Amino acid sequence: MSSQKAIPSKYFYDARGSKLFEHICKLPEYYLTRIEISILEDIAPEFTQILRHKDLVELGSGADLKIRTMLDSVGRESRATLRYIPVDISESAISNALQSLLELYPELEVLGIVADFTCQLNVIPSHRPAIFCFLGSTIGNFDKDETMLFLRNVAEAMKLEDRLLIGFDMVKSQEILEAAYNDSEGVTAEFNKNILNVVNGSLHGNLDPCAFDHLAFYNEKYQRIEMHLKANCDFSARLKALDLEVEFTAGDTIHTEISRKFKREEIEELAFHAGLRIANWHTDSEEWFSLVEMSCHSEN
Ligand code: SAH
Ligand code: AVI
Repeated sequence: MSSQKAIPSKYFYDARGSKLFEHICKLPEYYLTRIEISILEDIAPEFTQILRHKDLVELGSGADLKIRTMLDSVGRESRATLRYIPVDISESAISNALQSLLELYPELEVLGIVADFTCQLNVIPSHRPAIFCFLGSTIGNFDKDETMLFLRNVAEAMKLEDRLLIGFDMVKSQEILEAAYNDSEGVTAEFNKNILNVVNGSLHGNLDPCAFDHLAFYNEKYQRIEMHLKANCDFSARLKALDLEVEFTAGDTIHTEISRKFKREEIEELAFHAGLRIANWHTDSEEWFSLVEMSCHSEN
C-alpha cells in the first residue's frame, strides 16, 4: 500500500482558492490561459450561428473570463436565444460569474449549477441541443482512468447533435512547464497551501500552512506536473472530525495535484476509446495548447 499522503485537487477551490486561481491565470509564466483565450478568439466567430437556440454548458467554469470571449462574438440577438449553464463545485465561482454575466449581458439566460462534474452530470438539463465546454486543461487534473470515465460519462450525456470542446495543455519543454507552476510572485505556492485551510475548515484540522513548502516539478515518465506540499519540520497534526492524528517528518510530502500534458495521438486515442469523434482541432502556432471539438459517434 502506498504511504504517500494526498488531498484530491478539487479541494483547492473554496472562495480564496478560486480567487488565487484567477490570479494564476494572469501570471506571465502561466501561458495556458493566455493561449487558450487567443485560440477561443480565433474560433469564436465560427460559433456565432452554431450557438443559436442552444445550451452552452461549461464544466468547471470558474471565472467568466473565457466564456465571455465566446459570448462577445455571438452578438446580442443570438445571445438572447442561448442559455449559458456554468457547472462548478465552487459556489463562489458560480455566484460571481452569474453576477458579472447578468450585468454584462442582460438578454442572456444563465443557469448556474453547483455540482461535481465527476458524478453529477445528471443534474444538467438535457432537453435542448448543447455545446459542452471543458476548458483550461482541467482534464489534465484527472489520472488516466478518471479521464476515460469522465469522457465516457460526458459522451453518454451528449445527444447526437451535441458538441464537446475540450482544452488540452500539450507536452513541451520541462523549463516552460515548471516555470508555469513555480511563478516568481509565489501565487501558485499560496494556491497550493490554501488547500490546507480548506481541509482544516471541513475536517476541524490544525494543519499549519507555514510548516509546508510548495513543490512543483515535471515528471517526464508520466508526462505530468506534480504539485506537493513538503513538510519543512517534524510535527503531528490533528483532524478532529476524523479523530485522526497525522505524523509528518521533515521532507514528507502531501500530493495535491497532477496536471497531465498531452500529445496529439494520445488525445485521438482517448476520444476513440470514449466513443467520441474528433470534429475539429484548433491550436496555436507553437502547438502549446489545443482546443479539440468532439461529437458522439452515431452508434452511441
Ligand atoms: N475553466 C476555468 C477554470 C479552471 S480551474 C478556466 O479554464 O480558467 C478548475 C475549475 O474546476 C475550478 O473552478 C474548480 O472549482 C472546478 N472543479 C474542480 N473540480 C471539480 C469537480 N469535481 N466538479 C466541478 N467543478 C470542479
Ligand atoms: C485547473 N487546472 C487545469 C490548473 C492546472 O494547470 O493544472 C490548476 C493549477 N494548478 C496550479 N496552477 C494551476
